[in-house]
Amino acid sequence: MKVTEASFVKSFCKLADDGFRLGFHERNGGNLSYRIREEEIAEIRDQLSFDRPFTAIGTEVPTLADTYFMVTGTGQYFQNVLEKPAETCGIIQIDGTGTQYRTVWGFSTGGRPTSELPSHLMNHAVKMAATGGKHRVIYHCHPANIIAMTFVLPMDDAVFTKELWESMTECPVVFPQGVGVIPWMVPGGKDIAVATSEKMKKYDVAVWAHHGIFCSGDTFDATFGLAHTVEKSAEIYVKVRSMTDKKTQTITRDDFIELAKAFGFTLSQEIMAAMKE
Ligand code: 2HA
Ligand code: ZN
Repeated sequence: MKVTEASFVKSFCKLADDGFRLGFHERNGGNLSYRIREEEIAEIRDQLSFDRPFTAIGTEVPTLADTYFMVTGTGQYFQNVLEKPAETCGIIQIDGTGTQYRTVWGFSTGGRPTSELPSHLMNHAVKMAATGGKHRVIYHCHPANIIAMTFVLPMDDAVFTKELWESMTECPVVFPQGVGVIPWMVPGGKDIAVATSEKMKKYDVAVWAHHGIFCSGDTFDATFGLAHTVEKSAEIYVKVRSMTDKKTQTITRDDFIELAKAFGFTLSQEIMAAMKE
């Protein structure tokens, strides 16, 4: 099968295009990665080339040894992914030690994986362990309203979670564990990768102050839907704050408890306890 005909490749490119259309990816902003299933690799194996040298990842991900990822390329624009997948994206193979990777498909004009590769791979390792292998997609984007919130609210997981949950009823249903917040850091290196993966042990969303968000999920739809939901809620928060400093009414802590009962999910006890204070 041609790589571009594989269904995971089509879903990957569609997510990139959906994100671009929503304004989450100015210029070369954002990056996406997918941990490819063995059977999906088997279907395209004859299209892959294994002659390129291995390169250091910049961090260690031993549990991801010998796995394959589809990733967006550094400097590439999400705007172009749907039209030029083999140029803007690539498939990489992790070596047997989890310290190096090589490109086996794509980056056809000589590119390489996203500058956030260490963050993506460390977070794949964390979420793979935390979900028993269910999570396969890591998505980073730059939505305007959630970034705006990081100039106004304290860098506190419970405060961000409370405001996002309150801004739209669906939010506690979509991210009952809440969101983690990371103060401003230099992007692209191991430090931000480590800080993010600490948050992702608990959450499926990490907010990078003055930069964007990092989301994890089992499918492309669920992961994109999560980023979209967080940003929609942030937009409502920004609108409310633009109108007034004080809400006249809101969704209360007791309402969240009722909602969780009605929909049969468990809210983060840590966040609920922090909301009491
Ligand atoms: O430009 O978004 O965080 C790519 C990025 C880096
Ligand atoms: Zn970014």
